[in-house]
Amino acid sequence: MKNKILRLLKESEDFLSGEKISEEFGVTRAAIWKTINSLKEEGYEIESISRKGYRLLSSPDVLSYEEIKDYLNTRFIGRKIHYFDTINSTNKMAKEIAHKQGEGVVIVAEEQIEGRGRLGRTWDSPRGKGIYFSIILKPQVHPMKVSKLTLVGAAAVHLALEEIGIKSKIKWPNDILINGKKVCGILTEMSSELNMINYVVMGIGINVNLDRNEIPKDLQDKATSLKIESRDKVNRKKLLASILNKFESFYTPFMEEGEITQAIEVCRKNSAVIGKEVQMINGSTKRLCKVIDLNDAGELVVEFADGRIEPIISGEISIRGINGYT
Ligand code: BT5
Repeated sequence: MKNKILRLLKESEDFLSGEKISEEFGVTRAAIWKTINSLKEEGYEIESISRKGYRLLSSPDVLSYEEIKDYLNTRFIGRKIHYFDTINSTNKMAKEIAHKQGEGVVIVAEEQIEGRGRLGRTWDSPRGKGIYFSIILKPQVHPMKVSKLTLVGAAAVHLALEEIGIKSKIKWPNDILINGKKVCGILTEMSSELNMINYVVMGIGINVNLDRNEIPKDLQDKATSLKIESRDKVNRKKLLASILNKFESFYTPFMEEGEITQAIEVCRKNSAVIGKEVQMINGSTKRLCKVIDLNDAGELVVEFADGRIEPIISGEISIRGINGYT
C-alpha cells in the first residue's frame, strides 16, 4: 500500500485528502497516517495540513525501484530491483540469490562495505555518493562468450554519460575513464557448467557525486567522479535508469545469439587504448605492446615488440602516460 500511496502523491498536483486515500484503498485514516510517517522516515518530504490532506514536497535521492521506474523504458532489465541501504557487495548478494531470480533482476545499494573489484581487490563505495549495482543475467550462449559481455556494460555507461554531456573513454575491458582517471569499474562474474551458463552477474560501480576530498587518498591520482569532472551534481536516478535502458538494448542480441556488434562499435569508437602503447599484465608477467584494434569478438588486438600480432581475450592493461604506466 505504501508504494500505491506514494504513486498517488506523486501524481497529484495538489493536496490529496486523507478521505480520498482511505476511500481508494479501503483503509482507516490512522493507517494512512502511519504509512505517511513511514514514507517521511524514508526521506520523503510530505506536507500535511488538516482538512486539506497531504502533499509531496520532495523525494529522497535514493535508487529504489519506486524512484527510478519513471525513467525506465526496459522490458526486463531492472523491472525487479532489490534495494539495500547498506550491503557487503551487490555482486555477492546477486550471486547468492541468482538461482531463484529471473533474468534482468537488479541489486542496488546506497553503500557497500565490502565492494569488490577484480582479483580480490576492493571497490570504494561511500553511501549515497555513487551508483553500485549488479544485474543478474541468464544468457543461453556458450560460457566462452561471456568475457565480452563486460563491453555491453561499458558501452551502456559510456552512452548514458554522453547523454548528460559527459565525455568518457572506455579502457578495455572494464574501466570507464574521464580525463584519464577511473570513474567506473565493471566486475563480471559467472557460474557455469561446461557448455551452459547458470548465471552471469555484472556489477557496475560509478563514482557520481563525490567531491575530491571524498576520494580515498591512495586513489586521488587515478580516480575521479562525475561531479568533479562536470562540476555539477548528477541525478543518480536518471543515470541509473538510462544505463539500464541502454544495457537492455545492447544485451538483447546477446541473449541467444551471443552478438554484441553495437556495443563493440561504441567501445571501439571511444576506446582509451586503441593506438596506444600499453603494458599487458597477466599475473606477474608484464609485456609491452601496441593496441591495434578491438575485433568483432570483443578481443583486443595487440602488436608485441617482436612484430607478433595477437588477439587478447581477457586481461589487464596499463596505459603509458607522462608519468609512466598507469
Ligand atoms: C573493477 O575492478 O574496476 C570492478 C569494480 C566493480 C565495482 C562494482 S560496484 C557494484 C558491484 N558490487 C561489487 O562488489 N563490485 C561491483 P578492478 O579493475 O580490479 O579495479 C579495482 C581497483 O580500482 C582497486 O584496486 C583500486 O585501485 C581502484 N578503485 C577502488 N575503488 C575505486 C573507486 N571507487 N573509483 C575508482 N577506482 C577505484
